[in-house]
Amino acid sequence: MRTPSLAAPIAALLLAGALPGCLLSEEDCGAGFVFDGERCLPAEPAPPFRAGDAGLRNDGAAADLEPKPAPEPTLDDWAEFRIALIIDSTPRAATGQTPASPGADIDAIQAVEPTPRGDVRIGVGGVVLGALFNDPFDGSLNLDPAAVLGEPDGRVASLGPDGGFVYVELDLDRPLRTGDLLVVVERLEPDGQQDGYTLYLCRSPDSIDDCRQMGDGQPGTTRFALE
Ligand SMILES: [Ca+2]
Repeated sequence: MRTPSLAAPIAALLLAGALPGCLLSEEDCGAGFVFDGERCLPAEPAPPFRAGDAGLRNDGAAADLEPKPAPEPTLDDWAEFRIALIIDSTPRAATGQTPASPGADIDAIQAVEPTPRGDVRIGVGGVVLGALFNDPFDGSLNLDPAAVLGEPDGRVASLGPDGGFVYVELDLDRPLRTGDLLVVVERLEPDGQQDGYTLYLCRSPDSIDDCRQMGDGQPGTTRFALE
């Protein structure tokens, strides 16, 4: 006896499952939906979307997202210091070794920014605000304070002992800041091994009461760090 084929009923069921819309009736759409003849649609139009519906803050706190102004940049502690004061400290007795250039022989004062690729020039001595030369043997050849201005050029001012000094405003491309260096170029002499001086950095062009001591210079070139 031949078994009746089930192929046709199964195919009909599969077709019905693949096309559920064809089998829907109004009762199948569920509460709140209606059948428009082809598909189920919401019975009522959706309310307009509001920010509050999504859980967003609507309490004025949005102002918190606005960028806050950056704090005003604070001037570096060194920014107002732009005057170099060099006071000779050469022992008086030693000046007899170099009567034509007694004391420290200052060629130039440079301000530089040290970088991995070398020093970047910031400025040099620009204006002499004051000077005192001591010439114990009346034999000094270097009595022009302007010799300390500008780039090193071999011209020097020999300050002499006993408080000889030069007070120089630097001509700077930008204010000084921590990490910069002041480089004082002193002419090295065979008989001037005791030439010495103390460098100060000052704020006021009118007074030396507001200066910071940078250190003592050695014969030749000395670098002073702004710390
Ligand atoms: Ca010079």
